[in-house]
Amino acid sequence: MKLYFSPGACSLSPHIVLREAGANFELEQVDNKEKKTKTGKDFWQINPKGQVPVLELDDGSKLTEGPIIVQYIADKNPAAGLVPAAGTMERYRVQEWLNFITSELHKTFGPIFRPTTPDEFKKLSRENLGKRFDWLDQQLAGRQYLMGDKFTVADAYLFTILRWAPRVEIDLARWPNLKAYVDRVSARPKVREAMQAEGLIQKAAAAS
Ligand SMILES: N[C@@H](CCC(=O)N[C@@H](CS)C(=O)NCC(=O)O)C(=O)O
Repeated sequence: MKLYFSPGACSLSPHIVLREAGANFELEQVDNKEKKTKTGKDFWQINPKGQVPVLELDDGSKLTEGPIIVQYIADKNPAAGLVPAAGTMERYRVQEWLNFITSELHKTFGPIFRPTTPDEFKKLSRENLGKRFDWLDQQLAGRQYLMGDKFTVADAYLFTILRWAPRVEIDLARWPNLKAYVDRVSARPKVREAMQAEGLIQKAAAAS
């Protein structure tokens, strides 16, 4: 399998899931502005939607859409326990989270990043995110992860999206449970590995 990613973008979510799942995979970096991959491929040919993440499977077929890719990886590596079994109510709960994250959070950040978005629209988007974060903060009270004590694919996605908050001048310190959640997820060894591989954090200096 090969994951096409762009550092720090939403592709960090399946990248984390690949590592948490213990899957064998390769990475190929995409320049999302130029739509070129590191090895010089035209990214439009890989994903005509022009977006990361893309998971290329061993038979050459490609899967897109982050919330689906993470479920695919988790289902193929059931021993890692990153999603409840398909058809169970718990699985629908994870899907409920994935859909909330994609439609209410992920896609609200997009216009704030874009330099051409009018300031008034950016202000409204920040306010909308704030309202969602108010609710999310309550949901995370007394919980380690979205589904309780167990880290799931929904956490990989939520963490990836919450990492963007400081870049759009949203201070997560306003939501103590969210802030603690981000710190908790970022301390996971596989999450750190993924962030290091994408150049988002430095490797810890070796102990002398
Ligand atoms: N619906 C897609 C959206 C993916 C997406 O928004 N990717 C962004 C990075 S976070 C991207 O590649 N944007 C570049 C572009 O749209 O030109 C998914 O959930 O995977």
